[in-house]
Amino acid sequence: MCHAAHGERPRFLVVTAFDSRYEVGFLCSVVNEAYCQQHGHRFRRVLLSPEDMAKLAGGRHLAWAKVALLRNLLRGRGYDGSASGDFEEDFDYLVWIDADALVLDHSVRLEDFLELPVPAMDFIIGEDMADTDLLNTGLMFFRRSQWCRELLRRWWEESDPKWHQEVCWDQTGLCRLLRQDGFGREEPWYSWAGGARYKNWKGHIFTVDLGLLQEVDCGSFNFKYLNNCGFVFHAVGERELLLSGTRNLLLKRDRLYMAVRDGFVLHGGDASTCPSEALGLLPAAEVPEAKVNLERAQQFWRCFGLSKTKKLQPPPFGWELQCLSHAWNGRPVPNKDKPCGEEDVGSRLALEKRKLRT
Ligand SMILES: [Mn+2]
Repeated sequence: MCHAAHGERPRFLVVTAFDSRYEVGFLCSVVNEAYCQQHGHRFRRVLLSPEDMAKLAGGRHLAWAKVALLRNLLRGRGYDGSASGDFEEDFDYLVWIDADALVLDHSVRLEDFLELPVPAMDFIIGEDMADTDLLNTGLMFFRRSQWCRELLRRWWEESDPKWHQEVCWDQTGLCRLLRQDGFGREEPWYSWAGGARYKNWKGHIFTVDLGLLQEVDCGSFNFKYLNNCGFVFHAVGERELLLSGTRNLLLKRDRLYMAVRDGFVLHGGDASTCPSEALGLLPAAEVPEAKVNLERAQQFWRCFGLSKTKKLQPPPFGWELQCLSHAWNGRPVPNKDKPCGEEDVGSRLALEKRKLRT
């Protein structure tokens, strides 16, 4: 049943998946779980052994595992395609978030993205952050609809096999498939290159409109630079800049830890994880290490990430170097009872964001 039919709040199921050795997945999923708990959404962290991840990807690059998983869930099956899955609960929208992406502004509501000019939009997605692909598959909303089930079927079955192994795998596969259908022919396409900031394709594919949410458009829905993110920070690539206009390439892991530690995550709350649910799919031998990683991520989030709000004071001099010297580097987890005493370098971000909008 469509939520709109009886005026109820739409039900979201937010899902991420990663193999249990992918360290950043623990941190991102803890942040995203906190977001979901704050807003009353169901959150599922599908934690898999590397072998199960590879099985799900069906011999393709591991990035394809998410397409298989989403397809299974939209067909009402378990994540792995089994008939009696853990995901039988009812939802109106399935929201995928990558394991290297985290919700940056926890005051933005998922419902906000559904207040669309065309009702019952099926597929909500943002633009890609480089000009290689039209769309970025790090964050996607799928309505529980026949149209989405068919999209997932074609994505898996009809994508050019070239993208099974070549970059950007599932993402390029999807974009090429949609392009064959006539999607994304507008010139210019990218909002940052003068293209529309609102895109609606045949009532099914929607990229976010600036008018819906003041701080989010189809380019900033999910983005790689902290100062251009309206909703989700997606730490793409092994080495990238943290902010646009800076020069230092930073490791994925460092960018994600810095985003949390330096107060870039706004309005975040505490969250609890049910270990049996989080670790339940793992072989017994992998559970202890995964449990430690999960607890460490939670402790890091509690120590550094909670309840930050935008501050507009100028940042301390040399803040970029300070970030680098403090980069999280596998040191013991800080004691949450001890004051952290970190300067809020997020103020620089807030200032830059403000400048961009005025
Ligand atoms: Mn990603």
